[in-house]
Amino acid sequence: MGINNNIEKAYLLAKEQYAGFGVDTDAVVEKMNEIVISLHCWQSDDVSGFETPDAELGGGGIQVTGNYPGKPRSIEEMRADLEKVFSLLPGKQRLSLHAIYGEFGGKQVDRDEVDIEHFQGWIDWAKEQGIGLDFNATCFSHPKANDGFTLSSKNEEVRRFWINHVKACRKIAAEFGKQLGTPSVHNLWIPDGSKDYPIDRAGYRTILKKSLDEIYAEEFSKEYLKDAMECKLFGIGSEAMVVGSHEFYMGYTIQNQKLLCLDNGHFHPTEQVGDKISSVLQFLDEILLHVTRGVRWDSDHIVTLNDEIMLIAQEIIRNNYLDRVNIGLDFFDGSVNRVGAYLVGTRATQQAFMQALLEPTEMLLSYEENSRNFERLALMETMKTRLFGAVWDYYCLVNKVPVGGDFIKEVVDYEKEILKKRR
Ligand code: RNT
Ligand code: ZN
Repeated sequence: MGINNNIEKAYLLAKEQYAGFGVDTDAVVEKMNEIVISLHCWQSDDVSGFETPDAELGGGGIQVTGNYPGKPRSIEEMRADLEKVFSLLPGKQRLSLHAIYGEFGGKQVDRDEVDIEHFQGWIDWAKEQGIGLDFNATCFSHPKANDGFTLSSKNEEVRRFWINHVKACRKIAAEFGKQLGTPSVHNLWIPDGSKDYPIDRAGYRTILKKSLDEIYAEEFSKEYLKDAMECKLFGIGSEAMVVGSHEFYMGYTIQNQKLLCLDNGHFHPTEQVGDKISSVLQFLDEILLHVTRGVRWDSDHIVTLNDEIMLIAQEIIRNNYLDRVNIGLDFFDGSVNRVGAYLVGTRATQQAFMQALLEPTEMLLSYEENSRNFERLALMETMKTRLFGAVWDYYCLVNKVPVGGDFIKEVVDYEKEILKKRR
Protein backbone atom coordinates (compact mmCIF):
# COMPACT_ATOMS: atom_id res chain seq x y z
CA MET A 1 0.00 0.00 0.00
CA GLY A 2 2.79 2.36 1.02
CA ILE A 3 4.59 1.77 -2.28
CA ASN A 4 1.50 2.41 -4.35
CA ASN A 5 1.00 5.55 -2.37
CA ASN A 6 4.47 6.77 -3.29
CA ILE A 7 3.90 5.99 -6.94
CA GLU A 8 0.72 8.00 -6.85
CA LYS A 9 2.41 10.84 -5.01
CA ALA A 10 5.24 10.93 -7.53
CA TYR A 11 2.68 10.87 -10.32
CA LEU A 12 0.86 13.86 -8.90
CA LEU A 13 4.11 15.81 -8.83
CA ALA A 14 4.86 14.78 -12.39
CA LYS A 15 1.36 15.72 -13.44
CA GLU A 16 1.84 19.19 -12.03
CA GLN A 17 5.24 19.52 -13.64
CA TYR A 18 4.00 18.53 -17.10
CA ALA A 19 0.93 20.74 -16.71
CA GLY A 20 3.41 23.62 -16.49
CA PHE A 21 4.33 22.80 -20.10
CA GLY A 22 0.70 22.47 -21.12
CA VAL A 23 0.83 18.66 -21.15
CA ASP A 24 -2.02 16.62 -19.66
CA THR A 25 -0.52 13.43 -18.20
CA ASP A 26 -3.92 11.82 -17.52
CA ALA A 27 -4.71 12.13 -21.22
CA VAL A 28 -1.31 10.63 -22.07
CA VAL A 29 -1.90 7.61 -19.82
CA GLU A 30 -5.27 7.16 -21.54
CA LYS A 31 -3.78 7.58 -25.02
CA MET A 32 -1.23 4.83 -24.31
CA ASN A 33 -4.10 2.37 -24.88
CA GLU A 34 -3.83 3.21 -28.58
CA ILE A 35 -0.18 2.13 -28.78
CA VAL A 36 -0.52 -1.47 -29.89
CA ILE A 37 2.79 -3.20 -30.53
CA SER A 38 3.08 -6.43 -32.46
CA LEU A 39 5.54 -8.72 -30.71
CA HIS A 40 7.61 -10.85 -33.07
CA CYS A 41 7.33 -14.49 -32.03
CA TRP A 42 10.87 -15.27 -33.14
CA GLN A 43 12.70 -13.72 -30.18
CA SER A 44 11.29 -16.57 -28.14
CA ASP A 45 13.47 -19.24 -29.78
CA ASP A 46 16.10 -17.51 -31.95
CA VAL A 47 14.06 -17.89 -35.18
CA SER A 48 14.18 -21.70 -34.96
CA GLY A 49 10.53 -22.58 -35.49
CA PHE A 50 8.91 -25.99 -35.20
CA GLU A 51 9.35 -27.61 -38.56
CA THR A 52 10.35 -31.27 -38.87
CA PRO A 53 13.22 -31.76 -39.42
CA ASP A 54 14.50 -28.64 -37.67
CA ALA A 55 15.15 -25.84 -40.10
CA GLU A 56 18.67 -24.47 -39.92
CA LEU A 57 18.86 -20.70 -39.94
CA GLY A 58 20.41 -19.92 -43.27
CA GLY A 59 19.55 -18.78 -46.73
CA GLY A 60 21.22 -15.47 -46.08
CA GLY A 61 20.72 -12.18 -44.43
CA ILE A 62 20.09 -12.90 -40.76
CA GLN A 63 22.14 -14.25 -37.93
CA VAL A 64 21.32 -15.11 -34.33
CA THR A 65 24.06 -15.39 -31.76
CA GLY A 66 23.96 -16.72 -28.22
CA ASN A 67 23.07 -19.97 -26.58
CA TYR A 68 21.37 -18.92 -23.38
CA PRO A 69 19.53 -21.85 -21.76
CA GLY A 70 15.76 -22.05 -21.52
CA LYS A 71 14.69 -21.96 -25.16
CA PRO A 72 11.15 -23.38 -25.59
CA ARG A 73 11.13 -26.91 -27.01
CA SER A 74 7.53 -26.96 -28.09
CA ILE A 75 4.74 -24.60 -29.07
CA GLU A 76 3.19 -25.13 -25.61
CA GLU A 77 6.39 -23.91 -23.96
CA MET A 78 6.61 -21.03 -26.37
CA ARG A 79 3.04 -19.96 -25.58
CA ALA A 80 3.78 -20.19 -21.87
CA ASP A 81 6.74 -17.85 -22.35
CA LEU A 82 4.66 -15.44 -24.41
CA GLU A 83 1.89 -15.47 -21.81
CA LYS A 84 4.49 -14.59 -19.20
CA VAL A 85 5.68 -11.72 -21.37
CA PHE A 86 2.15 -10.39 -21.97
CA SER A 87 1.38 -10.61 -18.26
CA LEU A 88 4.27 -8.26 -17.46
CA LEU A 89 3.54 -5.65 -20.12
CA PRO A 90 1.17 -2.71 -19.73
CA GLY A 91 -1.37 -2.17 -22.49
CA LYS A 92 -2.52 -4.40 -25.35
CA GLN A 93 -0.26 -6.20 -27.78
CA ARG A 94 -0.43 -8.34 -30.92
CA LEU A 95 1.70 -11.30 -31.95
CA SER A 96 3.49 -11.70 -35.25
CA LEU A 97 4.05 -15.31 -36.33
CA HIS A 98 6.41 -16.71 -38.94
CA ALA A 99 5.34 -19.61 -41.15
CA ILE A 100 7.84 -21.99 -39.49
CA TYR A 101 5.83 -21.78 -36.25
CA GLY A 102 2.88 -23.86 -37.43
CA GLU A 103 1.64 -26.89 -35.53
CA PHE A 104 2.85 -29.51 -37.95
CA GLY A 105 2.16 -32.45 -35.64
CA GLY A 106 5.53 -34.08 -36.23
CA LYS A 107 4.83 -34.33 -39.95
CA GLN A 108 7.08 -32.97 -42.62
CA VAL A 109 5.11 -30.13 -44.14
CA ASP A 110 7.04 -28.24 -46.78
CA ARG A 111 6.67 -24.49 -47.06
CA ASP A 112 4.42 -24.65 -50.08
CA GLU A 113 2.01 -26.85 -48.12
CA VAL A 114 1.43 -24.65 -45.07
CA ASP A 115 -2.25 -24.22 -44.47
CA ILE A 116 -4.71 -22.79 -42.02
CA GLU A 117 -5.01 -26.14 -40.21
CA HIS A 118 -1.41 -25.66 -38.99
CA PHE A 119 -2.32 -22.34 -37.43
CA GLN A 120 -5.83 -22.89 -36.09
CA GLY A 121 -4.33 -23.60 -32.66
CA TRP A 122 -2.62 -20.21 -32.73
CA ILE A 123 -5.90 -18.51 -33.66
CA ASP A 124 -7.73 -20.21 -30.81
CA TRP A 125 -4.95 -19.26 -28.41
CA ALA A 126 -4.96 -15.66 -29.68
CA LYS A 127 -8.71 -15.52 -29.08
CA GLU A 128 -8.20 -16.62 -25.49
CA GLN A 129 -5.49 -13.99 -25.06
CA GLY A 130 -7.62 -11.33 -26.72
CA ILE A 131 -4.89 -10.40 -29.18
CA GLY A 132 -4.59 -9.97 -32.93
CA LEU A 133 -2.17 -11.96 -35.08
CA ASP A 134 0.18 -10.86 -37.84
CA PHE A 135 2.06 -13.17 -40.17
CA ASN A 136 5.26 -13.64 -42.15
CA ALA A 137 6.20 -15.97 -44.97
CA THR A 138 9.47 -17.73 -44.13
CA CYS A 139 11.65 -17.53 -47.24
CA PHE A 140 14.88 -18.56 -45.51
CA SER A 141 16.21 -21.47 -43.42
CA HIS A 142 15.39 -23.85 -46.23
CA PRO A 143 17.41 -25.82 -48.82
CA LYS A 144 15.64 -23.96 -51.62
CA ALA A 145 16.98 -20.67 -50.24
CA ASN A 146 20.56 -21.80 -49.87
CA ASP A 147 21.89 -20.17 -53.02
CA GLY A 148 20.57 -16.83 -51.81
CA PHE A 149 17.65 -16.39 -54.22
CA THR A 150 13.98 -17.17 -53.68
CA LEU A 151 11.34 -15.04 -55.42
CA SER A 152 13.99 -13.57 -57.68
CA SER A 153 15.55 -16.92 -58.51
CA LYS A 154 16.42 -17.68 -62.12
CA ASN A 155 15.58 -21.30 -61.36
CA GLU A 156 11.93 -21.47 -62.30
CA GLU A 157 11.18 -24.43 -60.05
CA VAL A 158 12.66 -22.67 -57.03
CA ARG A 159 10.86 -19.45 -57.82
CA ARG A 160 7.55 -21.26 -58.26
CA PHE A 161 8.02 -22.99 -54.89
CA TRP A 162 8.44 -19.67 -53.10
CA ILE A 163 5.56 -18.04 -54.94
CA ASN A 164 3.36 -20.88 -53.72
CA HIS A 165 4.66 -20.47 -50.19
CA VAL A 166 3.92 -16.75 -50.04
CA LYS A 167 0.48 -17.26 -51.60
CA ALA A 168 -0.30 -19.87 -48.94
CA CYS A 169 0.89 -17.48 -46.23
CA ARG A 170 -1.32 -14.63 -47.40
CA LYS A 171 -4.28 -16.97 -47.24
CA ILE A 172 -3.41 -17.93 -43.67
CA ALA A 173 -2.98 -14.29 -42.67
CA ALA A 174 -6.34 -13.36 -44.18
CA GLU A 175 -7.92 -16.14 -42.15
CA PHE A 176 -6.29 -14.71 -39.00
CA GLY A 177 -7.90 -11.39 -39.82
CA LYS A 178 -11.27 -12.95 -40.48
CA GLN A 179 -11.43 -15.11 -37.37
CA LEU A 180 -9.94 -12.57 -35.00
CA GLY A 181 -11.82 -9.53 -36.29
CA THR A 182 -8.69 -7.42 -36.75
CA PRO A 183 -6.74 -7.21 -40.02
CA SER A 184 -3.56 -9.25 -40.09
CA VAL A 185 -0.42 -7.66 -41.49
CA HIS A 186 1.42 -10.11 -43.69
CA ASN A 187 5.02 -9.03 -44.08
CA LEU A 188 7.26 -10.29 -46.84
CA TRP A 189 10.98 -10.25 -46.36
CA ILE A 190 13.19 -12.31 -48.64
CA PRO A 191 16.93 -12.77 -48.28
CA ASP A 192 17.62 -12.50 -52.00
CA GLY A 193 20.86 -10.88 -52.85
CA SER A 194 24.46 -11.47 -53.68
CA LYS A 195 27.64 -11.50 -51.68
CA ASP A 196 29.79 -10.13 -54.45
CA TYR A 197 29.27 -7.79 -57.37
CA PRO A 198 26.53 -9.23 -59.56
CA ILE A 199 26.27 -8.47 -63.25
CA ASP A 200 22.53 -8.80 -63.62
CA ARG A 201 21.03 -6.63 -60.87
CA ALA A 202 18.28 -5.60 -63.22
CA GLY A 203 17.44 -9.17 -64.18
CA TYR A 204 16.86 -10.26 -60.58
CA ARG A 205 14.72 -7.22 -59.87
CA THR A 206 12.62 -7.81 -62.95
CA ILE A 207 12.04 -11.39 -61.83
CA LEU A 208 11.13 -10.29 -58.30
CA LYS A 209 8.61 -7.80 -59.65
CA LYS A 210 7.06 -10.50 -61.79
CA SER A 211 6.80 -12.85 -58.78
CA LEU A 212 5.17 -10.17 -56.64
CA ASP A 213 2.65 -9.34 -59.36
CA GLU A 214 1.63 -12.95 -59.38
CA ILE A 215 1.49 -13.26 -55.60
CA TYR A 216 -0.59 -10.12 -55.05
CA ALA A 217 -2.93 -10.79 -57.97
CA GLU A 218 -5.18 -12.59 -55.51
CA GLU A 219 -7.21 -10.00 -53.68
CA PHE A 220 -8.34 -10.17 -50.07
CA SER A 221 -10.54 -7.79 -48.16
CA LYS A 222 -8.61 -5.05 -46.38
CA GLU A 223 -10.61 -5.94 -43.30
CA TYR A 224 -8.72 -9.21 -43.15
CA LEU A 225 -5.32 -8.66 -44.70
CA LYS A 226 -2.74 -5.92 -45.14
CA ASP A 227 0.29 -6.71 -47.32
CA ALA A 228 3.67 -5.33 -46.35
CA MET A 229 7.10 -5.70 -47.96
CA GLU A 230 10.39 -5.15 -46.21
CA CYS A 231 13.37 -3.50 -47.86
CA LYS A 232 17.00 -3.81 -46.91
CA LEU A 233 20.35 -2.31 -47.84
CA PHE A 234 22.50 -5.37 -47.21
CA GLY A 235 22.64 -8.58 -45.21
CA ILE A 236 25.15 -11.20 -44.24
CA GLY A 237 26.00 -12.90 -47.51
CA SER A 238 24.19 -10.24 -49.51
CA GLU A 239 26.62 -7.38 -48.95
CA ALA A 240 27.01 -6.36 -52.59
CA MET A 241 23.35 -6.29 -53.57
CA VAL A 242 19.95 -6.94 -52.05
CA VAL A 243 17.31 -7.47 -54.71
CA GLY A 244 14.51 -6.03 -52.58
CA SER A 245 16.20 -2.71 -51.89
CA HIS A 246 14.53 0.37 -50.48
CA GLU A 247 13.95 1.91 -53.90
CA PHE A 248 12.56 -1.37 -55.20
CA TYR A 249 9.90 -1.82 -52.54
CA MET A 250 9.14 1.85 -52.22
CA GLY A 251 8.33 1.89 -55.91
CA TYR A 252 6.40 -1.34 -55.72
CA THR A 253 4.33 -0.44 -52.69
CA ILE A 254 3.46 3.01 -54.01
CA GLN A 255 2.48 1.67 -57.39
CA ASN A 256 0.34 -1.06 -55.85
CA GLN A 257 -0.77 0.73 -52.67
CA LYS A 258 0.66 -1.86 -50.33
CA LEU A 259 2.46 -1.32 -47.03
CA LEU A 260 6.17 -0.59 -46.98
CA CYS A 261 7.97 -2.17 -44.04
CA LEU A 262 10.78 -0.07 -42.63
CA ASP A 263 13.18 -1.93 -40.35
CA ASN A 264 15.53 0.53 -38.69
CA GLY A 265 18.37 -1.98 -38.93
CA HIS A 266 18.13 -2.02 -42.70
CA PHE A 267 19.68 1.29 -43.67
CA HIS A 268 23.02 2.98 -43.56
CA PRO A 269 23.70 3.68 -39.86
CA THR A 270 23.46 7.45 -40.35
CA GLU A 271 20.00 7.19 -41.90
CA GLN A 272 17.02 7.40 -39.57
CA VAL A 273 13.75 5.61 -40.11
CA GLY A 274 12.11 8.34 -38.04
CA ASP A 275 12.97 10.75 -40.82
CA LYS A 276 11.56 8.48 -43.52
CA ILE A 277 8.06 8.09 -42.10
CA SER A 278 6.68 11.48 -43.14
CA SER A 279 8.22 11.05 -46.58
CA VAL A 280 6.74 7.69 -47.46
CA LEU A 281 3.37 8.53 -45.88
CA GLN A 282 2.94 11.30 -48.46
CA PHE A 283 2.48 8.48 -50.95
CA LEU A 284 1.27 5.48 -48.96
CA ASP A 285 -1.76 4.99 -46.74
CA GLU A 286 0.00 2.78 -44.22
CA ILE A 287 3.37 1.37 -43.33
CA LEU A 288 4.75 -1.34 -41.06
CA LEU A 289 7.70 -0.77 -38.77
CA HIS A 290 10.23 -3.28 -37.57
CA VAL A 291 11.60 -1.64 -34.48
CA THR A 292 15.04 -2.94 -33.63
CA ARG A 293 18.51 -1.81 -32.56
CA GLY A 294 21.41 -2.13 -34.91
CA VAL A 295 24.78 -2.07 -33.27
CA ARG A 296 27.17 -1.13 -36.10
CA TRP A 297 25.11 -3.23 -38.52
CA ASP A 298 21.70 -4.93 -38.74
CA SER A 299 22.52 -6.92 -35.63
CA ASP A 300 18.96 -7.13 -34.27
CA HIS A 301 19.90 -6.18 -30.73
CA ILE A 302 17.17 -5.73 -28.11
CA VAL A 303 15.51 -2.33 -28.44
CA THR A 304 16.52 0.27 -25.88
CA LEU A 305 15.20 3.78 -25.35
CA ASN A 306 17.63 5.59 -27.66
CA ASP A 307 17.44 8.61 -29.95
CA GLU A 308 16.58 6.51 -32.96
CA ILE A 309 13.49 4.98 -31.35
CA MET A 310 12.55 8.34 -29.87
CA LEU A 311 12.50 10.00 -33.30
CA ILE A 312 10.33 7.20 -34.69
CA ALA A 313 7.81 7.63 -31.87
CA GLN A 314 7.90 11.43 -32.03
CA GLU A 315 7.23 11.48 -35.75
CA ILE A 316 4.24 9.16 -35.35
CA ILE A 317 2.76 11.11 -32.45
CA ARG A 318 3.50 14.62 -33.75
CA ASN A 319 1.77 13.85 -37.01
CA ASN A 320 -1.09 11.78 -35.68
CA TYR A 321 0.04 8.78 -37.69
CA LEU A 322 -0.97 6.11 -35.17
CA ASP A 323 -3.70 4.66 -37.38
CA ARG A 324 -1.38 4.57 -40.41
CA VAL A 325 1.66 3.01 -38.81
CA ASN A 326 1.63 -0.63 -37.75
CA ILE A 327 4.25 -1.07 -35.08
CA GLY A 328 6.14 -4.36 -35.06
CA LEU A 329 9.29 -5.41 -33.27
CA ASP A 330 12.20 -7.31 -34.79
CA PHE A 331 15.11 -8.28 -32.59
CA PHE A 332 16.50 -11.62 -31.57
CA ASP A 333 19.15 -12.05 -28.96
CA GLY A 334 19.92 -15.62 -27.90
CA SER A 335 22.56 -14.58 -25.39
CA VAL A 336 20.22 -13.48 -22.59
CA ASN A 337 17.00 -14.63 -20.98
CA ARG A 338 14.60 -14.46 -23.93
CA VAL A 339 11.50 -13.60 -21.91
CA GLY A 340 13.49 -10.75 -20.42
CA ALA A 341 14.59 -9.65 -23.89
CA TYR A 342 10.96 -9.13 -24.93
CA LEU A 343 10.24 -7.12 -21.80
CA VAL A 344 13.19 -4.78 -22.18
CA GLY A 345 12.57 -4.21 -25.88
CA THR A 346 8.81 -3.81 -25.71
CA ARG A 347 8.86 -1.59 -22.65
CA ALA A 348 11.53 0.61 -24.25
CA THR A 349 9.36 1.00 -27.34
CA GLN A 350 6.30 1.83 -25.23
CA GLN A 351 8.37 4.32 -23.25
CA ALA A 352 9.45 6.06 -26.44
CA PHE A 353 5.78 6.54 -27.32
CA MET A 354 4.93 7.79 -23.86
CA GLN A 355 7.78 10.29 -23.96
CA ALA A 356 6.62 11.45 -27.37
CA LEU A 357 3.09 11.89 -26.01
CA LEU A 358 4.48 13.97 -23.15
CA GLU A 359 6.08 16.43 -25.54
CA PRO A 360 4.83 20.06 -25.56
CA THR A 361 4.62 19.90 -29.34
CA GLU A 362 2.64 23.11 -29.84
CA MET A 363 5.16 25.11 -27.85
CA LEU A 364 8.09 23.63 -29.77
CA LEU A 365 6.38 24.25 -33.07
CA SER A 366 5.71 27.86 -32.28
CA TYR A 367 9.39 28.37 -31.41
CA GLU A 368 10.28 26.78 -34.73
CA GLU A 369 7.90 28.91 -36.73
CA ASN A 370 9.23 32.05 -35.09
CA SER A 371 12.85 31.10 -35.75
CA ARG A 372 13.50 30.65 -32.03
CA ASN A 373 15.78 27.68 -32.52
CA PHE A 374 17.76 28.03 -29.31
CA GLU A 375 14.49 27.88 -27.34
CA ARG A 376 13.36 24.86 -29.38
CA LEU A 377 16.53 22.90 -28.65
CA ALA A 378 16.64 23.95 -25.01
CA LEU A 379 13.04 22.92 -24.38
CA MET A 380 13.58 19.56 -26.07
CA GLU A 381 16.58 18.97 -23.82
CA THR A 382 14.62 20.08 -20.76
CA MET A 383 11.86 17.58 -21.49
CA LYS A 384 14.36 14.72 -21.42
CA THR A 385 14.86 15.15 -17.67
CA ARG A 386 11.28 15.85 -16.54
CA LEU A 387 9.53 13.35 -14.27
CA PHE A 388 8.85 10.88 -17.07
CA GLY A 389 9.62 7.84 -14.89
CA ALA A 390 6.83 8.77 -12.49
CA VAL A 391 4.27 8.83 -15.31
CA TRP A 392 5.55 5.52 -16.65
CA ASP A 393 5.38 3.89 -13.21
CA TYR A 394 1.85 5.15 -12.73
CA TYR A 395 0.85 3.77 -16.13
CA CYS A 396 2.24 0.37 -15.08
CA LEU A 397 0.46 0.61 -11.76
CA VAL A 398 -2.97 1.29 -13.28
CA ASN A 399 -2.33 -1.54 -15.75
CA LYS A 400 -1.52 -3.83 -12.81
CA VAL A 401 1.93 -4.81 -14.09
CA PRO A 402 5.28 -4.52 -12.30
CA VAL A 403 6.46 -0.98 -11.76
CA GLY A 404 10.00 0.27 -12.37
CA GLY A 405 12.50 -2.59 -12.31
CA ASP A 406 10.17 -5.02 -10.53
CA PHE A 407 9.75 -7.07 -13.70
CA ILE A 408 13.40 -8.13 -13.42
CA LYS A 409 12.67 -10.27 -10.38
CA GLU A 410 9.62 -11.76 -12.09
CA VAL A 411 11.79 -12.85 -15.02
CA VAL A 412 14.46 -14.26 -12.72
CA ASP A 413 11.81 -16.24 -10.81
CA TYR A 414 10.34 -17.57 -14.05
CA GLU A 415 13.80 -18.65 -15.11
CA LYS A 416 14.34 -20.49 -11.83
CA GLU A 417 10.94 -22.17 -11.86
CA ILE A 418 10.44 -22.88 -15.56
CA LEU A 419 13.28 -22.09 -17.94
CA LYS A 420 16.06 -23.77 -15.96
CA LYS A 421 14.18 -27.06 -16.12
CA ARG A 422 14.27 -27.17 -19.92
CA ARG A 423 17.14 -29.31 -21.05
C1 RNT B 1 15.67 -9.65 -41.85
C2 RNT B 1 14.39 -8.95 -41.65
C3 RNT B 1 13.22 -9.82 -41.26
C4 RNT B 1 13.56 -10.90 -40.25
C5 RNT B 1 12.36 -11.68 -39.74
C6 RNT B 1 12.77 -12.89 -38.99
O1 RNT B 1 16.71 -8.81 -42.07
O2 RNT B 1 14.56 -7.94 -40.72
O3 RNT B 1 12.19 -9.02 -40.81
O4 RNT B 1 14.25 -10.37 -39.17
O5 RNT B 1 11.53 -11.98 -40.79
ZN1 ZN C 1 12.82 -6.88 -40.04
